[in-house]
Amino acid sequence: MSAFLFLTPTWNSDPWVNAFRKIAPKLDVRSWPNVGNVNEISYIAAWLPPPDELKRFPNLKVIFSLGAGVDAILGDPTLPLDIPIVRVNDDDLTNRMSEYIVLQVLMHHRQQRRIEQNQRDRIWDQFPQHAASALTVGIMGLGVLGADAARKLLMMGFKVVGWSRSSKQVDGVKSFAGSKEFDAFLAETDILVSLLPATADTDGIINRQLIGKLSRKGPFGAPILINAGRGRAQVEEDILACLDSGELYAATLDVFRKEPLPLESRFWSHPKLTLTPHLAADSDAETICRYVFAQIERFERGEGLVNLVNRLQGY
Ligand code: NDP
Ligand code: OXD
Repeated sequence: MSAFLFLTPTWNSDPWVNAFRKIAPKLDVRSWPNVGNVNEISYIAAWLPPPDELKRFPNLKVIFSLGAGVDAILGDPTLPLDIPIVRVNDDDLTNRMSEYIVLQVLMHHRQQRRIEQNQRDRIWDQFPQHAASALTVGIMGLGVLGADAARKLLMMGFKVVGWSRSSKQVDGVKSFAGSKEFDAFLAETDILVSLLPATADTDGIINRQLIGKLSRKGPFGAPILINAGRGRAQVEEDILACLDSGELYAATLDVFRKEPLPLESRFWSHPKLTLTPHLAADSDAETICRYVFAQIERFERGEGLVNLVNRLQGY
């Protein structure tokens, strides 16, 4: 007997279980912690699984991450070594992330926070505007999400450059790759967007030294940071210090080293910071359940799984 388990301790699993039962009525769908007989579980769909949990299922065949990022799954020290992990690569999630990135880039570019403050203060200030083409957006992590956001920003008229481990071909986007080309990428970037996964290599990459290498030739005279990848990529004291000193003009953060963000964090009240609670790209239950079930069907037909995680790379 083959059973499917949702392992989502921080989410209400009801919408997921209901959606999956509708899509796969013949499958025995369960929800953690009511796992039943562990020997019967063949598939697990997980989001922030507790450490040591995934090792409990001796007949597990595939782990599905319910998000694009897999750092929480790979961070489990007792994760079984030989089980494939599939991550989300889905147009719905990609579109949501691109909406968020375009929204934040435009918000900074058109100085929306200044306009809102002026409205609150009843100030009629027709300050000068500049063209989108005056700004270069640099995307760190030109993967599935980064490439889509890049295309949409290009359509808005921004110049776009991208950085990843390997060189990419995205029409209209200048691609930089690896540590050798990192500084050249940063030197062209007025608005830095991070869509990097959390790995040993990206831990703390957004620090004061990096910020110091960003372009200061743009219309704001100092760079802007947007991080919607993972909080572990940022050194948070450095970002605060750079916002205080003017080394950063402004920032948007959707992700944090500790989530939920502690109440005492200075990020909550910093006047130059726009903060969102890790909601840049939500995973829609029905869409993702269809995606997962299609993969189970492929797998049971003996076809390969797609969007497999490379455990050595960590994403
Ligand atoms: P992909 O795996 O498609 O893209 C990751 C990109 O990062 C790749 O281009 C990869 O390069 C690059 N990369 C990884 N490590 C390095 C490194 N050390 N140096 C340079 N480049 C590197 O992932 P997605 O685009 O689908 O997702 C990206 C991340 O976004 C997720 O891992 C997740 O953390 C985050 N995310 C956040 C959400 C939110 O709501 N805030 C929602 C969804 C995702 P290469 O292609 O050469 O390997
Ligand atoms: C994801 C996320 O990785 O929502 O999909 O953070």
